[in-house]
Amino acid sequence: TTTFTHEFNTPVFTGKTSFPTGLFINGQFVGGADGTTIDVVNPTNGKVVTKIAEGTSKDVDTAVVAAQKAFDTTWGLETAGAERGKLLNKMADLMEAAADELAAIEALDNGKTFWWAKNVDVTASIACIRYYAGWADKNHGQVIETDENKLAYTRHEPIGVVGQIIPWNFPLLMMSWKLGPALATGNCVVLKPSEFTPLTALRMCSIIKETGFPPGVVNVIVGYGQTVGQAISEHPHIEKVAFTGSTLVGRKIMEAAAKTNLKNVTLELGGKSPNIIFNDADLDTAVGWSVHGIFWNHGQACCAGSRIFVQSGIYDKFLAAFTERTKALKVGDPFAADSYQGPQVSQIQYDRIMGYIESGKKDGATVHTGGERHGTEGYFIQPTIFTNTKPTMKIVQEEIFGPVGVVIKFEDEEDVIKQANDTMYGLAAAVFSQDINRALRTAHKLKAGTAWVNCANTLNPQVPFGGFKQSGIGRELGEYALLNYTAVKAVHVNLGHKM
Ligand code: TXE
Repeated sequence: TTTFTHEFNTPVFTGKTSFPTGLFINGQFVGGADGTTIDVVNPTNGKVVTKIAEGTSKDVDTAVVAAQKAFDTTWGLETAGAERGKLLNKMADLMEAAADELAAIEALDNGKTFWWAKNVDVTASIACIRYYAGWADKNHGQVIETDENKLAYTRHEPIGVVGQIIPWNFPLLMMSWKLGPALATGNCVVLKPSEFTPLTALRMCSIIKETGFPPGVVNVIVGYGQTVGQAISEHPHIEKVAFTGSTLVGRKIMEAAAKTNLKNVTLELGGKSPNIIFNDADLDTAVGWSVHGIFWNHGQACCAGSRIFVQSGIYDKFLAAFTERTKALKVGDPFAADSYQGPQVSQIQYDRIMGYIESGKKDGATVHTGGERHGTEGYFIQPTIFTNTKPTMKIVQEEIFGPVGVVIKFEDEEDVIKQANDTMYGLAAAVFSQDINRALRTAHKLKAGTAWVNCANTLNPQVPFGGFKQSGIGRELGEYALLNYTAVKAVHVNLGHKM
């Protein structure tokens, strides 16, 4: 396989990266079975950065065999939890040592700024791996009282070979959310990164190798959704699949699982999260978090607060301050020290988002600020706010996944809760109020897996994350995520009953 070498000579990072660009199977970097490649594009200028090996369903088969062998011989029940935890901590140490390099690769490949990549993606990835390292020797079953002639207990056993399919908006972080709980509980993994953003995953493979995980414990197959993703979802020897991505593809994965071996499925899908600001909110707090809520990561966050409901008494003041903060966001080169927002990830996403902006204009909403391309090359879009929308408009109903928010005026609490819940999604919601009763009452009534009070888009590895309704199935992060990767076995031991 070939090697990707890149010199970064930027205002925020100077250094070099070099790693193999093959598939990572059984602890080795190899070419894809068909010998084809995928172009990796820099979203800042649309130019090809490098070519990497493309995986196929044959490569998935090879990886599953390697993973199964590792599970049966060196991992799974063969390695004590404490040892697995030690390896995860070592991996986190190596990630820490490569933190700047990982952030630079992420910024190059995804377009997010180096600053955010380093301070959120890389930092939170390391925290996540360390958090699950801690769980590796603490995942106990229960002893269950029945009667004196019986001992009954449960074991939390690893599932076996698990498939993981991740998106392009947080490539390294999603890899960490997936690997952490799967490896801590003793599973072997076949992971597919997004074809748009494979580079940090490949750099991670060299870290995984250096860490000393037995070969086959982690396998990474870069490839397209319809080929590699589909092969993972259908594979008869993959017992579980975890997916983060669009609701459309989530449905396909569940269908493929149902039609084949009924593998367990967890899904983390899209959202159209409400962000509710009551008259009694602290204006500064509400404005700052609302900006972060919708514009962080260029709006490419499944939990982005894209529907901003503002009560009539604070509406004008909020809109003025929110607009001012939005206009001040600096869009530009991810490696410039003062950039807040880089390009969208790809031409496809750029076109999609611009399509939504056009539909908003056509449907008669007001472009309060933004609404155009930024610059002349790359996939940059101005931070955009729409007002004067109607509930039926596409920009109010559908996930835009870009720097586009709609601000909607409301009158009373009951009505805003109804509007906020009027969506097929239920991933997250935020409430701003200084009245604790109102804030919690509202938080409890919103149909969402995460409810933020006086903040937005903030997560911790200890706290579960996932969706109600069509935003997903299952929870990632926290102790809850261990359930996704363990099978409970009940053991009954007879201490004297005779038949
Ligand atoms: O997602 P896909 P796309 C939403 C967001 C975005 C839209 C489309 O609204 O605008 O989805 O993005 C793999 N079997 N989110 O099309 O296709 C694919 O290769 C198995 C929300 O890029 O869902 C990639 O690895 N896998 C979201 C992964 O699915 C398949 C993050 C996600 O890509 C597959 C991303 C198939 N048939 C997009 N087809 C979030 N929840 O954060 C594709 N894939």
